[in-house]
Amino acid sequence: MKTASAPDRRPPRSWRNRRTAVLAGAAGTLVAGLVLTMPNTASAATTLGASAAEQGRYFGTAVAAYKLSDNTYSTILNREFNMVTPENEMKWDATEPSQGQFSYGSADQIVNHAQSHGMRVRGHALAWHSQQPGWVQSLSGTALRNAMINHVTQVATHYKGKIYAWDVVNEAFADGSSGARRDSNLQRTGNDWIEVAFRTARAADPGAKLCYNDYNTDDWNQAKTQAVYRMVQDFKSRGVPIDCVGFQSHLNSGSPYPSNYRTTLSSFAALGVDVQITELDIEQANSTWYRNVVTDCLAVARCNGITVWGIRDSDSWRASQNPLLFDGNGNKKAAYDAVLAALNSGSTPPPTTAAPTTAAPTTAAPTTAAPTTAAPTTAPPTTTPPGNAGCTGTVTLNQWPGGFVATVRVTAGSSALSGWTVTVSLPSGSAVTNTWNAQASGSSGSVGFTNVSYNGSVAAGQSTEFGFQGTGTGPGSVQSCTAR
Ligand code: 9MR
Repeated sequence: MKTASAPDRRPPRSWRNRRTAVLAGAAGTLVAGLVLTMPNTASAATTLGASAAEQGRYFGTAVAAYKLSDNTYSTILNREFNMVTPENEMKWDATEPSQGQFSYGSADQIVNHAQSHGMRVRGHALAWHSQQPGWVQSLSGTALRNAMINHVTQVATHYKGKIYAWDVVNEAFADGSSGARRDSNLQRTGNDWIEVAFRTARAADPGAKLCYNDYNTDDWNQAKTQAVYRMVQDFKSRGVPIDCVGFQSHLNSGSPYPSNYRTTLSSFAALGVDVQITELDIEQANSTWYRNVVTDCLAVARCNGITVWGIRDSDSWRASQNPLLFDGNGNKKAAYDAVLAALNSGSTPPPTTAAPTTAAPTTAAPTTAAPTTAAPTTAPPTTTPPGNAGCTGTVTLNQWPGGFVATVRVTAGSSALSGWTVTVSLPSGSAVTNTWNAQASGSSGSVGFTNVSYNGSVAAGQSTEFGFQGTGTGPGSVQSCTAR
């Protein structure tokens, strides 16, 4: 059984062997201390997790809560892996089966198991077009946007401090050559839904790495890979809080291991994000492809680790392809040996980024940012326009114990607006943590929200919407709306 150690703090074997160099520049006294107490003759690690840790990486697997009582399953899990991803238990349908009713039983079981066995947890997945509960599927527009924000806030807050990395948004791009976003109910709430999800997750759990996760993004030449790359580049340039990109890497004859896989990983890493292989499985467990994936990850300093999507072939979502490292009886397959050997032969420099367990967000979450394309923020007024030349604001509040999301509709009076400022008064102890489609001044007490570049012009009688999220209690109404 594994002990509760912090695997990533152990220096890579290759690094340990460079004792003199490390000691000479002994900036990290903890590291130097570890090196001094370690034997000079390193022997090859005998489990995936231990071997990955020697390379400053993790090795993880998807876990199903109901299988933890299976002795063969948990024996392999506890022996081999130091990162777990709940396979289905943290998805929206599992965690919020009815609106506002959260259910964490199975996911908690996995998190508790991981923590008591010295493993860390990748959270999967906060916002995704699939595995939505029925009530979400029937929502659209602002109601869906608010439900998503509330969901991300609630789930990320529940697991605050326990998640190494969150798949904040999963599979938001279309397959094929379009390079477009995938059509989905979430996408139809406005192109900025992804960045809103990331900002919301950052506000809820500032210590977790925040990842975008997708499949068919392994081949650098694919339009989908390029589209995700451009999104990450855009997010980094605008300060949207993104820390990592997950490559699912479900490989098979239709989606083979691409010879430019390492280029893909290193190109994303060069944008200033970590990369992680998040759902690896390979048709018939092709040992060469498994070895290549491991070697490529080890060659990229910001590749934090590898997660396989299940333990035994019989645990796989594609069981008929026998794509995993253990057979149905829990025996190691040839691909297991290939992976372990590749890990053991790795000789990578210590990662240049902070150790994942202590990683802090590197960029402050901005309060606003323009969406990459105009979001559908305007809508015809639902009520008769007011008979004044100014503007009015109405608040729709989504409130839960300790937090809220406010959506504010700004409606022009009898004259067009060229700009507007809405003020709200927050009760003492409440604070704005995140704003979209407006620029906030201040965060508590009386807070002003001024239009951003793309929604200041509102025709007479027409409306636009902005929103903000906060802790404490939200405002029931607008204090004032001032037209420019
Ligand atoms: O392995 C998961 C399987 O048990 C579920 O039935 C399926 C439902 O969508 O999701 C599988 O996991 C998926 C993951 O959440 C996202 N990437 C693709 C995975 C395989 O379908």
